[in-house]
Amino acid sequence: MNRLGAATLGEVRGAILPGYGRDATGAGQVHLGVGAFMRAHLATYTEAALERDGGDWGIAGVSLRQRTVFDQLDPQDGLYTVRVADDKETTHRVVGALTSVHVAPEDPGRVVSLLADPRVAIVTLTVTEKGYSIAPSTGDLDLEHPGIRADLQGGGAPSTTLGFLAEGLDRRRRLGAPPITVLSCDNLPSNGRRLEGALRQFAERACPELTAWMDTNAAFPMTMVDRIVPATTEADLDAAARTLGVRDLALVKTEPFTQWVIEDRFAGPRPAWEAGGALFTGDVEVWETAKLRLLNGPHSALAYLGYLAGFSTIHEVVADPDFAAWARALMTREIAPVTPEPAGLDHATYIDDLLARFANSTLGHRTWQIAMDGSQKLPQRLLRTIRAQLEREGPIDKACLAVAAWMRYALGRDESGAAIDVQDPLASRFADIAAAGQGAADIAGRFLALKEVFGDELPANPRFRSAVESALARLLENGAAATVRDSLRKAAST
Ligand code: CS2
Repeated sequence: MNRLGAATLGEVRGAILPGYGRDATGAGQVHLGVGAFMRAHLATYTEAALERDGGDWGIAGVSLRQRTVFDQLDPQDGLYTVRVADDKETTHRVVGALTSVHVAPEDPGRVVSLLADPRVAIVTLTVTEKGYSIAPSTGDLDLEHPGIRADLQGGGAPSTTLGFLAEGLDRRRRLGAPPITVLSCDNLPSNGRRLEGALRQFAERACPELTAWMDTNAAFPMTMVDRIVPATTEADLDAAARTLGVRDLALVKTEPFTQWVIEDRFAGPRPAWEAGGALFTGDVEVWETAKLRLLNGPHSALAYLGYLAGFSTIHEVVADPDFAAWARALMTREIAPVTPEPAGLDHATYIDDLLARFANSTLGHRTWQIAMDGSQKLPQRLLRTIRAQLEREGPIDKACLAVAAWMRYALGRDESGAAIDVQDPLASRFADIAAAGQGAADIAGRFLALKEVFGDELPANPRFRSAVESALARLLENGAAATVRDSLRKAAST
């Protein structure tokens, strides 16, 4: 079977194809982190803008670490398919917006040139939480990060996101290139503000002239991005090949739902992303907070508890009525009361919709995938909710059970004693805790001492401490399934 590419586009069956002239499309957008999420989310908005208005909004995609994505996309001339499915319908669309793909470690100079290119007006980023090299509890630049230390020392090519941005923007400054908008599309609180803050902290040390240039030449709008995009499997590729009649090694799969809310604060031109349904607003933070707390918080909670209970995908977890009811109770009793309701988003409907999205059985979203990088995710997903509830002396038990489930998971052994492949920047610290910890209170105490996750104040709160300790004790003693059912019964009786 032929591989998808410009020359085989005519052979594709059963998919919508790009309707604009790809060859004449220049790259006005650079994207850092060409993972599955970007391909199923923001590239589809750029695609819609190209379809509607044309223009030089092709995307030069950059992989910051590996060449896997390059090997998938480059032989396909940047073309790939987005498979959108729920339990009722499946559709396919070939996206043409990616005009080139680059591997930063192999050609860092090219990446800096792209960022400095005067024709580039937008840089978008999906580099995951850890890609920003900031302490999750404070948002400050992590000066101990080995990559940041090396990039600050200079003398070689950059390797971190911030190192590349600083060098690229500094070259723009020296060239007198036009202003640029840098758009963080990761699940961080106040993502644009955090990115700008960390980049300024970096620039103050590496190239101080850049900070003044940034005042008038760079904008960092905040964004809320939402679409569930699990890792593609071989089985997905095989199934799509049968439909499409060509083989696509860069295919991504996703759900029908998609949302992008963007702070309307650009330094220069931008693609007409509203053509794909993007919402431009003055206040993104309310959207972002609602999404991080109500979607990502329960997502992580279900991932840890579900994994421990032996479920490999999220839809299997919520197919268990007790887990689904527990997640709903976490959302309605603990999260919603301390979460803003953006205009047009009603909590009750949002919660119903989220649980229906989690139940989409076509996604095969692995609990293990969502469980990754918990140390980077917990603060914005669960700890902020807990802090807000502590302030009003409200309920915290379920959110604390989720925190304890993360600890239980991070210990690295499942309930049958098998090893868990714990992926996290702090994984070696977790292994130390697992080796030294004795009993629930001691283990919880050691995790709570991770300042980059919990900060100083929260672990000192006795209500929080004891809720986490007792939840961890129950998980260790009775297992996740029994603990969830028990927590649910308590909710019913209060
Ligand atoms: C998930 C998110 O992997 C995870 O941590 O919670 O990627 C989630 O699927 C997206 O944020 C949905 O928009």
